[in-house]
Amino acid sequence: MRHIAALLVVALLAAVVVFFAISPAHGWWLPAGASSIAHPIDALFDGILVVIAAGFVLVMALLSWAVWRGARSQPGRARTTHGHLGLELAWTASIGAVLVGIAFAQLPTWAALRDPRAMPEGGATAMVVAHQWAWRFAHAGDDGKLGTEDDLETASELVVPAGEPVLLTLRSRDVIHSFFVPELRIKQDVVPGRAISLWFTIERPGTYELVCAELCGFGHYAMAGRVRAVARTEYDAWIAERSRARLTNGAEDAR
Ligand SMILES: [Cu+2]
Repeated sequence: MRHIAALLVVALLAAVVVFFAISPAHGWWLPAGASSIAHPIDALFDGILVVIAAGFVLVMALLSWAVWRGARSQPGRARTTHGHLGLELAWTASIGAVLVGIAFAQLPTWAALRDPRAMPEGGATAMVVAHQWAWRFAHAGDDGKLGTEDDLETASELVVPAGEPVLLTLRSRDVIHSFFVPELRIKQDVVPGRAISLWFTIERPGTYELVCAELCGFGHYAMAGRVRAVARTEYDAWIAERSRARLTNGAEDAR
């Protein structure tokens, strides 16, 4: 019976390893990254996954070996030990070293995403405002600055130029939300009372799904939007058209 238990642990281990190995080829994985920050984020994700996988394989192998060995010995109480200072220090220090290593390894990526001073010249800037339960956006108008007369507001859809840096400032009007665009690998809490900035470049034009990733109340499930990245000419045309519509209060569209 205990031999069967040991074999089941080995089978579980093998099943998990096989599942992870074949997942990317079957599309059971993250969607293809579409932003400048996606590559370093994916590299971190893969690196951490390898570390976790190594730990998992080691623990499961030890567990199945212990169960297998226990099955061969005489039935009765298992021999237990505790209070082995050297062993406890060793596993605490080794796990601590792994965590500290990960913390340092992710620092450059964290800084690259968040430091607006590292942002190249040009590009676009926009404000993201989260509230229960929707996303609103303010795009810098012709003057390229936010918080001025010519800002263009939209609901649910953020429009940005593809291939250029985009600086976002995120605010919340009520509770904590989370701005999550899986294909861009951007997931940032939006905290009331704070203006949080981050920047990235979307490499491929396209429409990317935006969801709220922080349980924020009754309508959380419906708090969706999209990020639309378009070529620079299309972006300029969009800004010009929206500015005209705003100045005429939509009368142009109604005719
Ligand atoms: Cu929310």
